[in-house]
Amino acid sequence: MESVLITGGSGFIGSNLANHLSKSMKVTIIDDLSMGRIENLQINENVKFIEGNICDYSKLEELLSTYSFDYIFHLAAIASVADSVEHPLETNRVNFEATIHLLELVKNYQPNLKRLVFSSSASVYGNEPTIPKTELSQILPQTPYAVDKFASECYLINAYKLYNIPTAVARFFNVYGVNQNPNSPYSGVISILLDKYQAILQEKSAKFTLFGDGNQSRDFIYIDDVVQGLLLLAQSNSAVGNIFNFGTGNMTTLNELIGILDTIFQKNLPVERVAARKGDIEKSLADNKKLRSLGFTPNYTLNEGLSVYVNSLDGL
Ligand code: UD2
Repeated sequence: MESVLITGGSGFIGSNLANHLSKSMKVTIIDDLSMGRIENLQINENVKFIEGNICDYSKLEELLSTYSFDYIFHLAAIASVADSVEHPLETNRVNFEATIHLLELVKNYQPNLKRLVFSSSASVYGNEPTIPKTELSQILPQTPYAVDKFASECYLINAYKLYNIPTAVARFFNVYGVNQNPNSPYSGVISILLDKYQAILQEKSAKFTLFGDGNQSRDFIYIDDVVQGLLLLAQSNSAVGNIFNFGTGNMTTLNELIGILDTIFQKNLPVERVAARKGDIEKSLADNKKLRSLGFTPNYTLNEGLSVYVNSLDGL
């Protein structure tokens, strides 16, 4: 049976990937449970959970020097752009320093690795207005988060060229779905919105804070489509040493998103408009041809993904 290490494996994206892979592979997860939750995981005999921070280098060295992995998905990160603006040093430690440290351990201890997949972000494109973004679009990182993700990408791609480590990079656009944690002010906007509708349905008072005019738009991709793409990056030979956009090719404004959810829930969400967040991107849209060339087909429209997500939540 093949074996896989998922850093950040009880978080939103990591747990969905782990639950898929643990049906047929040995899955080791390292996660400090800062945003992830054990309850996200479907534990079976193939799953081994290690509680630990990605910056705990002695723990990581022990792990990588003891076990041999076929695949590593490096998903542990502080996932918020806004958080990085508030705490640039801390996000740099987690989102960048830990990545190059992991690369060093892979170089030293994992000669048989088939793939190291890194989770990067569409934020690297910044606010240069040309859309859709191809992987060759201008890179204009305008937050500490985006700088760290881009710098990590460069190290990953160079690691293939310099040391023949079989790396691949996923540039996530806005991922949403089951197991997304809504409890931080920096959580993904769809998880925050659903939390508000849930409160309204339970007749609690709730108000959504909308940063900016709501005309900012995003390419929202459902988690199962992201898992499909990550498996392609792990399995396809032509993924090695390459970067791939993970988006659907469709863009939705926040105002449109709230309209769709108002219709699904048959409620008018109370919205308080405040100033736009510093470093917020205006329009984000993926050209996903490169990922499609590996066989990727998004299976969920925004409406379909939202329906599955809403149906999975308690009390809805
Ligand atoms: C998301 C990802 C980030 C990165 C990026 C790629 C999350 C948490 N972050 O950043 O990791 O991959 O996409 O482009 O998934 N907003 C509100 N009210 C709220 C929360 C958010 O108005 O309570 C706005 C926010 O200002 C932004 C939009 O909603 O304009 C999306 O915000 P987000 O935090 O979900 O995601 P983003 O695009 O900053």
